[in-house]
Amino acid sequence: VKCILKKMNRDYKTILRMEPDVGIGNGGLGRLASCLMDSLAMLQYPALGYGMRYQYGIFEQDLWCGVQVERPDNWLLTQNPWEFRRDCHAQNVHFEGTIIPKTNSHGDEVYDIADYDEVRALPYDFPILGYGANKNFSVLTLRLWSTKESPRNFHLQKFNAGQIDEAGENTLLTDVLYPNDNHEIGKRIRLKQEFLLVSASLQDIVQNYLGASKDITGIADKVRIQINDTHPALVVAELMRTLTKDHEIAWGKALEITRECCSYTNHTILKEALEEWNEHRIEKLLPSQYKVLQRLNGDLCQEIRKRFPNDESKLRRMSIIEGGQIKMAHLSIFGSHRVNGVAKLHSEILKDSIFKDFYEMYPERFVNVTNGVTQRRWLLFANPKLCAFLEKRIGNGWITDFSKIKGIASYASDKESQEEFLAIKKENKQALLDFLCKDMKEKHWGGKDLKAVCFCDSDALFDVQVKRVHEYKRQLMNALHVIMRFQEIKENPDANYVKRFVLIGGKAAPGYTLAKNIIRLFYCLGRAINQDPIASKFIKVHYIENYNVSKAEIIIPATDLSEQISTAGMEASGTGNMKFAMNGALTIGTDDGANVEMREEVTDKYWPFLFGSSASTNIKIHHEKSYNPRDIYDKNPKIKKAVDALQDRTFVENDAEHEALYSLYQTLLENHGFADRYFVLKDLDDYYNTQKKVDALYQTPNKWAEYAIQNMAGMGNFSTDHSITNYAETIWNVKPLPPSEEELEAVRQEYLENDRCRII
Ligand code: 8GP
Repeated sequence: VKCILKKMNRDYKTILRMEPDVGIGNGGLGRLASCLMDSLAMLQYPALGYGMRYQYGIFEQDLWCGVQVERPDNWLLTQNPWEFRRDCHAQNVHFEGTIIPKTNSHGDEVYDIADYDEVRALPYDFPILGYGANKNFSVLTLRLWSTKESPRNFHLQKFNAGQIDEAGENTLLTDVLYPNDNHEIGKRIRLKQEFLLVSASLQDIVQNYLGASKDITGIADKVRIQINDTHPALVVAELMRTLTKDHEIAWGKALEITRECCSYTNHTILKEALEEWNEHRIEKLLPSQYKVLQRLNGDLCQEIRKRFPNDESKLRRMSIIEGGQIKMAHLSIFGSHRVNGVAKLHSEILKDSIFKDFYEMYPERFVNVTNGVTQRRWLLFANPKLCAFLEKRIGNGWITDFSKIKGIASYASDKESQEEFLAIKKENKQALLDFLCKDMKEKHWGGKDLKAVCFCDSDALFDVQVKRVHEYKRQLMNALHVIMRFQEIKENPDANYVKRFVLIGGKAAPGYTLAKNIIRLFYCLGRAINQDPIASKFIKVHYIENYNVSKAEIIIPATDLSEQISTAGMEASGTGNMKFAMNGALTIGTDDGANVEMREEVTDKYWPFLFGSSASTNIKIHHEKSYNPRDIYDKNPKIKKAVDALQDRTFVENDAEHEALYSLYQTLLENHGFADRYFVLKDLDDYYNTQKKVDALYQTPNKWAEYAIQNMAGMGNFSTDHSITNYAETIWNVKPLPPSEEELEAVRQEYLENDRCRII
């Protein structure tokens, strides 16, 4: 294909880039799932992924003078050749209705349901090709449900009666992805989406199983369901309902089977992200599942009473249903045989704090599986020049066995390798600048923003923070460091500074005003700094609009310094951190999430930019309520000056901007007992000093290259291949199962029948 395109004077990569991103997730959680699918396929595990075919995925971000404006992501506008609608696998999902109690053959109360609302879910299959040089590769399916195309989902009678919103509710059910990252809002349609995913997928799983075996009681020998955060947690209740009612299995046995099948991955400890549903909402929408939830809660309470008699407060803390709310994490833990966090530190925090009571009761359930990323997308595809560098030295084995990347360590102190590495980095930086220039020209026809990008040069240190915007990720701390640097240059313009290009990118949830104000702050900083004749010689600031996977593939290979600066204890793992390091960036970071394990692998010697207070200290201070950011502000003049710039109109041009920046000032200092919740000022001084160390090392390029190569070499454990092997061994107890020639041929034929590209 590459050859033919070349003859036609077309560029293969440019054409690939025309394809829109599949933006059916918000941030790290969804992107991880994608990497896990790639590894499952490459390693030839018999797996299937389920999700939703949102008509509109994560919104596109426009910045209008620094203000985030959301546009719908119309990724299905032109035909999508990679999906295949499989009507024969459609499922019906039932909502609402009246319950009619009866008993199963074991005397358990089960429920028929009358007058329900039926929604038809149609699956669209996406083939996930496992990487393989030989013919014997694997193809897995990502099955995404949609309610859009089924005419029966539209309630014509309601429409004719003037109830227009209700008429279209089910047709529109899978239309839009809720755009919150690490934040739940408890909306009814969201609950409907979640149950649609659960019910349709579970029916699919059970049908699949019964197609091969007649005995439903053996399902736990063949099926594993990984509850990927609590969004599909209702699967516990629905599997119990199916087993006890449809298959006449006794309640106790059903619970055993459910637990053996299910396990749960937690991806965050943030309170506002832990899902809870209003009891009445569930009762109305899912009446028979609600009955199951009540009984599960009863079972759990009984168990707690037996183990910890007379501990009513423990009972309240651990209940699935409490205070009119249903706690999805508690349901997931109770219905699973394993619960895992996504990095060592995170898994420990689960045991010590948010799930402490459950850990005391079920210690054997709690394990850790550290996240990874797929080196096939994030190195092989995204960074061909660095791959050639690797191939010359250590061959290609790392593509399917990433532990081999450690071989590159022996070249870290080799001068020729260092220079080649630096040359590649420079080319990637130039490619990023070219891309940003083009991107901005197309959007802003060479407005004043453009100058900043086009006149930056590839010798500058590229300092990058790209991720969803959230207070705990502390983009605000990054901004304050930029301000400190700017003020320093202004005070002492004749000193020599390392040239920096500070790039930030990421979307804010549409309703998250504070996060939007942080974006606006960067815009204001860029406008002032990039036009300042003195400061702009040494520092430029640019907010990358609409950060997404495609942009990440260009940005990450061009990065020198990766900013992983979350408040220690708050970022469950992070996965961007791994992508940067395997592309030869050094990390400036706190000891948070997977940073800790990355540092251990790379060793402290080559991880020189660790800073900030530890997770345990942060947790302690949080509990003691002893933190007072104003002390720091009062005692440290440099910090005071930077923070004051948020309120003294240094960077703003109008009242709206002033208001936005002032609100950030207030969160740092004035928020009635909650000032600076994420300890920005606490870590700022250390961060600032560590940034000085960054400058120093960057001035000796060969040494920098040596460190960067050592960082790449330390990334062997951070492939999702490694994570999947851990899931398979410690949680699922399954082995790879390469497809037979006949199976592959059958899949090939099935796809060919639907192929709209006419590939023969
Ligand atoms: C994210 C974590 O924030 C990130 O550290 C981690 O790398 C990633 O999951 C993959 O494990 N968590 C979420 O996005 C998250 O918990 N979101 C849902 C609760 C809404």
